[in-house]
Amino acid sequence: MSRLLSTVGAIAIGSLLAAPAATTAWAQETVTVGAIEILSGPSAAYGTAIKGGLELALDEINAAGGVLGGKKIALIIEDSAGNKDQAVNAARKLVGRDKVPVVIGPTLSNEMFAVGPVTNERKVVTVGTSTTAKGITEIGPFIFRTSLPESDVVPVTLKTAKDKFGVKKIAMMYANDDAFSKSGFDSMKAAAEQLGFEIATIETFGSKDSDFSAQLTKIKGLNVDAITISALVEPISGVVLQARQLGIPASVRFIGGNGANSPKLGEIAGGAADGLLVGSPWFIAKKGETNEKFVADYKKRNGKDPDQFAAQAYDTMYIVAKAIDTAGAADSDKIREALYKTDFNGVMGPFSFTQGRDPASNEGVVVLAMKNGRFEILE
Ligand code: LEU
Repeated sequence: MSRLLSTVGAIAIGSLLAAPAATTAWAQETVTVGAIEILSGPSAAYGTAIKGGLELALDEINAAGGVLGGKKIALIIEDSAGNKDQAVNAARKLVGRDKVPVVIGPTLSNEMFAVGPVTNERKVVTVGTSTTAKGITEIGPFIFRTSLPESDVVPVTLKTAKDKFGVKKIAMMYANDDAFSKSGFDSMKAAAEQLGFEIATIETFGSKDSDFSAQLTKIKGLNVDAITISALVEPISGVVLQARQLGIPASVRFIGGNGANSPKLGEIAGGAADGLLVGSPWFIAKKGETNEKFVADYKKRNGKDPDQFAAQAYDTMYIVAKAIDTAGAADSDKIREALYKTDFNGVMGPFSFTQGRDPASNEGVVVLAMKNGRFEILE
């Protein structure tokens, strides 16, 4: 049995195990957790990083003896492709067929606003690791998140832009067809008003657009100090590249929200994104043994550096595993109660939940700037 279990531990990832999990002999020896992430399509970089973080933590947890006195955790990761209908179908499968007590994800707030009502109704604990829009945890009492909402991060970024770079006059851009992008813009606007910025214009676009020349040409004539942008990484990269092509100089900095906090931005936009500012609860060079080990192990396993989404997912897998242990059973109600008692110190720093099931502290937020296509922490 133990040999079989360790084999299972090594491959217990992906939908491979979905069918046998409920019926085979070792099923009693495992606790199956579900996840819904974007593993294909234009936003796959986010979900792939999350998957890498979850799997690394999972392997460590299982190697250290699993949960509930020796049960391994098996993780079934479903691909949503960033599509909310696909995400809902995945949730129905995980809840109905696989009977998971916990769902991690989905990746996007837009997806969570569709999935959350379904899992909450079925009383299945759902833990977003990257959902940053306003109102996520208000979906219901079974919906948690380990990611900081935009409203906790964006004001720090905009204040840094003002204090450090003298930004006063801005243009604002956002994707108007995505819940997170719109919510992030609302937070940016509130922060900009609070800081006394002059808002020269507000321009919108669609997440699938590739031509932003009308908006950018207008902005070019307005002599702004910076352009705020709330969107996912693919359209942000397009906007940034086109801005430079249209002659908006590098001195006009972009200021992003959570969607910009991905190495994918540098991969697509290269130097065109240099100077972009983004707030983040984590950065790769963060000192401390836990983070350094995480970065090294992630890199070894995935052949690339982790990003903020990988880090949040890594901690979340631990937080979920500990809650299962505290609950004493793979029971969603009990895990929900146990999550409230979370007191975890991971790669993101100390973590606990508020009564509203959001992260209790935003103390670790730093501002990163793009340089040569990579993020560096501002000193
Ligand atoms: N924070 C985004 C959202 O809430 C997702 C992230 C992967 C960029 O939709």
